[in-house]
Amino acid sequence: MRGTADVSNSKFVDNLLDYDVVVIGAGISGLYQLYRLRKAGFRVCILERGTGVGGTWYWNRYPGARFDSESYSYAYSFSDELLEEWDWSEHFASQPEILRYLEYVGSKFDLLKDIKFGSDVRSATYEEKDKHWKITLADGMAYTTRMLVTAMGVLSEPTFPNIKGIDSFQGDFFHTARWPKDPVTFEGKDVAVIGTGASGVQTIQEISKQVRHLTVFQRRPNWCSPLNNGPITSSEMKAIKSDYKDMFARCAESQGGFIWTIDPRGTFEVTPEERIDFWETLYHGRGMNIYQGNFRDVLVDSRANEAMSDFMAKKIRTRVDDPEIADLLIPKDHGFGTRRVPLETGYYETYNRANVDLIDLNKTPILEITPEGILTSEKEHKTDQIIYATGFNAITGSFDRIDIRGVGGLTLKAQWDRKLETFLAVQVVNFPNFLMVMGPQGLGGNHPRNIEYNVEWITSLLEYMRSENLSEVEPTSEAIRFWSNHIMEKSAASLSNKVDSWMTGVNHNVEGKDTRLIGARYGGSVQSYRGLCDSVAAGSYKEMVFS
Ligand code: NA7
Repeated sequence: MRGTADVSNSKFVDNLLDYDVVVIGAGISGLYQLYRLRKAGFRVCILERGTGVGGTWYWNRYPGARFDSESYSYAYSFSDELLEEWDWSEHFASQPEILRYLEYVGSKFDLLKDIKFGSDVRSATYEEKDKHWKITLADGMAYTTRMLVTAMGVLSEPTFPNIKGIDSFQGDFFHTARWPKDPVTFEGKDVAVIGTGASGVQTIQEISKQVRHLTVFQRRPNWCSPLNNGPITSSEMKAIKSDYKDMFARCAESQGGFIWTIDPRGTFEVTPEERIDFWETLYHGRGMNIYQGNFRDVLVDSRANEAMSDFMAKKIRTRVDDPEIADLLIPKDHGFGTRRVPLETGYYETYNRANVDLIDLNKTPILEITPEGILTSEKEHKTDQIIYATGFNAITGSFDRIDIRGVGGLTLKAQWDRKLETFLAVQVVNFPNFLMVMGPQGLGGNHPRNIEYNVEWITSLLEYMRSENLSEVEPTSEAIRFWSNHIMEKSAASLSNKVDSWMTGVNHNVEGKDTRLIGARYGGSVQSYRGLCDSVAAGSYKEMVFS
């Protein structure tokens, strides 16, 4: 490891600066980045807006929030001791358990002492002459650092809908991603939920059992599939622990980093009976197997995708009593898996309950929020509470809110508004000494697996700079062009790139984000992404300019 060498004379290190590295965000990415950099001997701290660790799992405390991926595959893999010590109680852990886990990680590795909570970063300016960043918080505090690493998450800036009157509502209203820490009571309450993405689905199925009446306002339905969650017995947990090594190896070999691998068969290469049998097995299996472990052509070939969508539509019709409601819940504008598939537990049966109504916003759009409820083109729906499950300014939103200025005072937002470009989703031209964990144009899929990889790669780059006496790094324009072309190539086949969703960078509630961004995320496999990143490191980072 390069970090063990005597580095006190390296030009990378400047003791007049507050830190060698400042990381923004104490979620899964930031915690591991802090752990790795500290271990490598860097002076590092995290600036975190919240009052605790957890990131996504700190903010998204809404009822029913939980993993949609198997708990054991969606946590850290870096520490055998941690893997051995931690027992998951369910195949898909709920938010309180996940937050407990991340708090445990924070204290086990003594990370809290290097995290400044309540630090709302407002600006980051690159001081070209001295090759360092100056970071300023909302409260006026400022820090200087050689390197700035963002670990801000792909989905961290919630968006409310563009509807007039939101603040005029007299009852309580919440966004799923800014849920209060104090418990919210639903008993005896009339509640409205706007939004039917993954967060809306988890919320709706959970609170429908508690509220007096629930009205769901749906613009576009999604293809939801059963989570098939269940408790993990102690013998199961023992077996999971003994399989960890192999399981993480399987994740590294799969397309998306999940425990599921795509079936090599084509949809129409099997008999109709075999096809339906396979889909029935997937439908009754756990989690994302139906999304990530389906026939190889389901997410790339329209005819295969249509057949799969028909199968799912039939399931919805079987589970929902009222055929008109069932029809409203069947997506017509996109095929199965072309937007993120929400995983559900009794979601469709929720609409068989007498206390639940579904409003089709395509027929009766919302005109405004009133002091007493929601006014559609049909009538005013009076309600005690409104829950906005209306999603995020995804991918670039967490960067847009900070005034990040690189060479020549240019803002990152202005540069990305012109064209979203990165190198390996980690670096940006004109922004030296700026690195991103899970940045735009990066892998989706199993985030913790990809986070660990990104963090290791970034740590190695910084060790290289320190040992080679380098104080500045920036990607070349050729490298950026290469990555843009590569992203286009890798995205071309996927049907999801033809559909509006947060994954293609679309959010109609945010100005300038209403057109699909081809190449907002990396469309290739985990192996192809890692292969390229590894080859850049192995070639001594020739795609970058150092000084
Ligand atoms: P999503 O998946 O972006 O879903 C947001 C939902 O909110 C979606 O149903 C939207 O309808 C709806 N929405 C947004 N704005 C409006 C307005 N103005 N009027 C009515 N409905 C609206 O966010 P989630 O939080 O559910 O999930 C994000 C990811 O987190 C998820 O994919 C997982 O990876 C974890 P639309 O579909 O745009 O018609």
